[in-house]
Amino acid sequence: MKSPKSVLPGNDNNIISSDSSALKENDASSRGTSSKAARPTPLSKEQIKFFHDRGYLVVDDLIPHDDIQPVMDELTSEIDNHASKLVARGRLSRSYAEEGFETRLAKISQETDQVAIAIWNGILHGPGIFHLITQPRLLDAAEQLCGPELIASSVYRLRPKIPNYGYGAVPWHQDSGYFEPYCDNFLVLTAWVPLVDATEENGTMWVIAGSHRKPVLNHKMHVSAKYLEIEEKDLPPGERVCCPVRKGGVLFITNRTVHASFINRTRIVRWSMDLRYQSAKLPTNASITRLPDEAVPSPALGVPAACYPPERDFLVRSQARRDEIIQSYEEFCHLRENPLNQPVTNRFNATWAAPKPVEI
Ligand SMILES: O=C(O)CCC(=O)C(=O)O
Ligand SMILES: [Fe+2]
Repeated sequence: MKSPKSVLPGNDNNIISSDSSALKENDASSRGTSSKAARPTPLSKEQIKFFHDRGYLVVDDLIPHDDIQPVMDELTSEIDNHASKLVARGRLSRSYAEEGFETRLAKISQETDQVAIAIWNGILHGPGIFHLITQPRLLDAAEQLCGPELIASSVYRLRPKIPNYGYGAVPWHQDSGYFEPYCDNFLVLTAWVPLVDATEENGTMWVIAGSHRKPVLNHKMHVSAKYLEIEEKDLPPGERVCCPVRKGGVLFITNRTVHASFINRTRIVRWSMDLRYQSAKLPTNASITRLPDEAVPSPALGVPAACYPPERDFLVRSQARRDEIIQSYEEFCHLRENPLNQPVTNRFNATWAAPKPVEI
């Protein structure tokens, strides 16, 4: 396989920086090409510099709670559906409908883990989720970090980390461990969005500061056979930083930032979503017209169709091909329900556990 630079032209503003010199290129707002003209850009130059220097950034109050509530409502109706079926089958004593969003799934999970697992393994894709992925201030910030031609990756995950339950703890890893090696040097941005206040006690995210400057490290299969893990002996030096994030805030990390989250020791569920964005210059399976300086999938040259092939990417911001932006929930839903028939990336030849069966 050729080296990434020789087959993917024009991607220098998406390289994961090892120093702050990439700041100028990465700050789309400074080029005046972004579509957020009427709003002030959410990230200051200092915040962008911090992100590139340290490989992570917590931004408070980025997303209005009103834009989070529809996702919570969609999750609540999902819990309702599952709980009532389990009650009807005698597997759950009651539906705990009187409990609030933070506690209901915790109460249910004292009797059965089936509802939490169904949500973890599920592919929820309601309108509230689409509107959160395309929330304007979140996209403004993603544009500042990834550039103006912005792809949202369909690789998003909903994580109800229920109290005192090992399944929800995520071992140290880099997201690139799950992606095509071809994308290692380019920025695939994770926006980690808690739906409740995420604290050290309830299992918020931890990062190793500066670890994004390392290459992709060796990952092994975790004992759960559900996650890839960098073993303690292979972890890079660097400050291990706990990142509490209040509801409405976002933690941004790069695909090479080493991160983990530990067990939830509270009584509430640590609900979160992780969303991903990248420049359209990178490999993508989004159905878009390719511009001259963008990667065109070419198996012969070793350029894969996407950084994480099977789920479908879609264009969310663009100057060059505005009419190809996915604007409506219906279009998003269609993409979500028609995944591509491509193999899942498996660069560490891991053998995954079969999904835990759920009886709902
Ligand atoms: O939410 C968590 O606990 C882990 C999330 C994670 O690994 C990610 O967003 O990449
Ligand atoms: Fe991750």
